[in-house]
Amino acid sequence: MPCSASIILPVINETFSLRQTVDIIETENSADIAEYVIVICQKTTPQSLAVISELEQKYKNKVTVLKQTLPFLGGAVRDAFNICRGSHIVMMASDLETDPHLVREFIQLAGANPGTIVTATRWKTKGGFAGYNILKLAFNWVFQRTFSILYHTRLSDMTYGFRIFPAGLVRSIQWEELRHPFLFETVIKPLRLGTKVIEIPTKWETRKEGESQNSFFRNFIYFRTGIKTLFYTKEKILAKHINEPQTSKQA
Ligand SMILES: Nc1nc2c(ncn2[C@@H]2O[C@H](COP(=O)(O)OP(=O)(O)O)[C@@H](O)[C@H]2O)c(=O)[nH]1
Ligand SMILES: [Mg+2]
Repeated sequence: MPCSASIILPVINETFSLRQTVDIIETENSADIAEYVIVICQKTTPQSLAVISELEQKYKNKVTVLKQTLPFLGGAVRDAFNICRGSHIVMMASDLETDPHLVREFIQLAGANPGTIVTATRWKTKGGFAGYNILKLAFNWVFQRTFSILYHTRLSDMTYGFRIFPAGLVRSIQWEELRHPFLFETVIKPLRLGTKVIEIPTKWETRKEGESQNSFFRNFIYFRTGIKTLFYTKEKILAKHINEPQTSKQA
């Protein structure tokens, strides 16, 4: 099945990392990419905005710049979900902590496996972490093991926000989280609906510019998201109305 992917790129303080992300994806997948939805907010730096203008010039109407209305990272991605026009949606970062070279494999696997989510894992052989805080790493491992048992899944990395979704699935779900736990919500709700999820390994490397918008103590909120969703009915997970993509909501 052919795949036309919408790539969501939230941006706060990335410059060369954003440029490299788009250039690599475009070089390796041009024909399969419907659009790049770059999501900005008041915190997006002037340096990042300059790179975004450059990308708009270079890739013309393949780039849409969306000014988010909902707050934080989850809000940025949720706003983008509503305007994506592709058959599939790629959720990733623009700080190179999500390897743009992996998008090729995402698209190929998504095309070959209709209705499934393809997601990246840092916890399987050939994956890994470079420059990840040791305390965060231990916490992450315990968290992954706990929730793979609770959700009866073999998935090894449910909190890493690097995945490709069928667009229809994304629009059929009632999303709730606004901050980073949204990344976790995007896999546990589909799992509860019975969606198949395929994992592929990737090496994670810490960003070379800017800093994260997440704080260590906020990581504990992920537990609440995971436990709460475990007890939801399918009806509660599904959106009341399925929104079709809106048009021309450009910044
Ligand atoms: N537009 C927008 N982008 C965000 C926001 N928070 C994070 N990002 C971007 O989303 C990506 C992932 O966020 P990051 O803070 O690096 O999270 P971490 O890697 O999980 O620590 C980065 O490219 C950020 O610049 C936000 O509130 N709005
Ligand atoms: Mg990051």
